Amino acid sequence: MIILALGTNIEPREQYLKEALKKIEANNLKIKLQSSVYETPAWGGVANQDFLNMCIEVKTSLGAYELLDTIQKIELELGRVRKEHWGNRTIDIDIIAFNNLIFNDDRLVVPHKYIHERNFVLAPLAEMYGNIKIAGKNIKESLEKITEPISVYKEKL
Ligand code: A4P
Ligand code: MG
Repeated sequence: MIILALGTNIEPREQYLKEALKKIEANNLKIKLQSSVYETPAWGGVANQDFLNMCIEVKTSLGAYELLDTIQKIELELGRVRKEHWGNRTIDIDIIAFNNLIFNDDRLVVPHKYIHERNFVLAPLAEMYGNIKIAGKNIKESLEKITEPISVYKEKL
């Protein structure tokens, strides 16, 4: 199971998500499952505008690093400027999980480091899969512990 998380907090946010999904499909990635779009306040104290977030499951023959190259290319095409870590962004695409494999090097950390701290990743995952375990922990249990607000912005993009 290969899961990607998308996030954007620069307008037109919905448009950036739609464009990203189109480009994902145009790059040998088949979208198998798609969550609702959620809205949350910026997490991490750097970005200052509310985010739209969603998760998708993709099917691909690409390896994990080729997938990373592809999503970074898409981020660049959508005008992503890497200025500050955790800052505002037109689109951020992260690899949440890659077929239960573990990566831990300078380019790639999978499962993603902050899954269990982020309701904007946990809520879409719970919607898509129910209570699965990722990185050894149940996602719904982690989600219940998070107090930051989250709302469904749109059920179907
Ligand atoms: N990298 C390592 N592991 C991965 C992975 N699993 N998926 C490396 C994708 N990339 C991964 O990422 C920096 C480097 O991480 C990449 O070059 C890649 O080799 P980046 O996207 O260029 O930089 P960043 O945005 O500073 O880091 P990152 O990790 O994407 O940021 P985060 O942690 O995702 O935080 N608040 C809300 N509500 N919603 C959000 O979506 N997002 C962030 C960004 C902050 N606050 C947010 C949200
Ligand atoms: Mg990223």
